[in-house]
Amino acid sequence: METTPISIKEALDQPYSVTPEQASFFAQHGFIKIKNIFDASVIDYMNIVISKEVDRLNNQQIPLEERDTYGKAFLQIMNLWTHTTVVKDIVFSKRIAQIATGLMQTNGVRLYHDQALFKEPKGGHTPWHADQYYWPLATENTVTAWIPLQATPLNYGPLEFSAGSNKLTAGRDKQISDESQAFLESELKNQNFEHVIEPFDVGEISFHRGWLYHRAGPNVSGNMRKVMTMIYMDKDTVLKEPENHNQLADWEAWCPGATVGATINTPLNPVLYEKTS
Ligand SMILES: O=C(O)CCC(=O)C(=O)O
Repeated sequence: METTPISIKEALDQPYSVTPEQASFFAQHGFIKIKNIFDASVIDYMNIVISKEVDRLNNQQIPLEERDTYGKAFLQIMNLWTHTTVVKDIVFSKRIAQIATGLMQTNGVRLYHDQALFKEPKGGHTPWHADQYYWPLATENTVTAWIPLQATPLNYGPLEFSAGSNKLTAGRDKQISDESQAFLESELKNQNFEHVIEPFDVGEISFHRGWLYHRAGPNVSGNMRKVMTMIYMDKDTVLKEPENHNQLADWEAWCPGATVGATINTPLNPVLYEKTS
């Protein structure tokens, strides 16, 4: 069985205290990009381990040009951590979970699920959307860590954010689609939310709230845009009655056995970081 090298495990679990400035930026804008969370050796290692699993688990057979907009946006492989210990060590990184806890200003976080999002060469744009539309969670205190596995210049299609748009309720009934893209493109402009489009350095990670509108451009680089994500929820998150068929599917996939009205505490949703004092 493969094991994580000690130096990598130490880096993954190295403490990181969010500064008051970072927490306040996140509270104001609903997202933050933080540089130098890991050095290049850790990101290169993550790239090798995650790419291997994506290659193994990917079952997309349809040629890119025959897929719909969502299908063209990325290969999407979920809950990789359940397959191998080396991926589990990455997804269970105490360092990233501590940052999520600090940004959410809570006492600890649980895993909702992970997913690898690999935008293929010639892969299309990711439409504007908010993730929380999909989640049967009775809290808005959620965050996704978006971890590029290589430097991600603009031609790779890095994640873009509509700063502060988690305060906008219009469009929250829309799943990711051409319709969400068209509606939000104009609504976010009309409401004057700042559209943040920036490259990512190696070791830079973004964190965005569940209701924050975000998108990505197409990948016109000729290389795969490889990204790993972890979605965290407040550790005391309660399951709510699903409000659409996607939330029902999420309940079955990501927290099977959880009960409406009770804290989500299934084997698939471990607490990944908890403050000690
Ligand atoms: O990677 C992308 O293109 C989209 C990512 C995304 O929507 C997310 O992580 O919530």
